[in-house]
Amino acid sequence: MLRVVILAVCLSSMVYCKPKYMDELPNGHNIPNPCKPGETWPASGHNDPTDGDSDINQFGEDFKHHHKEWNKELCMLDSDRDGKTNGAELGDPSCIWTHKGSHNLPAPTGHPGICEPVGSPACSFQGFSCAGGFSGKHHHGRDYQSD
Ligand SMILES: [Ca+2]
Repeated sequence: MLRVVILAVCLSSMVYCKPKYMDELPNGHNIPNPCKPGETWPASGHNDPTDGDSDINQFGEDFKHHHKEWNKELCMLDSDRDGKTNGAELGDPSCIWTHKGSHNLPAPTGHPGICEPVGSPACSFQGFSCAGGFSGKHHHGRDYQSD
């Protein structure tokens, strides 16, 4: 049912979603939008919540670096440097999830590519605000973290 809804959203807004990557991540269809409680951020590796062609965030870079596969190493990384591992944020704190297995995962606790809480002093390095998205020119990889 959720997939049908997401597909409908993708089609109606004419954005290119990448549902296959959503299937490659624990809770990939339920990654919370840190700016809109109750809403999801389907394009979790990108700076735009629903645009799989928008600039890639650090989680997207790390995902790419790990051959677009969820593994222990990617799970243990803290891509957005907010002190929580990617696995902890996606509801796979023990890094046991595989896209082939069926696991009863806890709900995700955060977005793996956006330092949370957004706007806190500890996250000021990322140059992200809910009102303006990622500020600055183009944010590829770790560039945005050194601004
Ligand atoms: Ca994190």
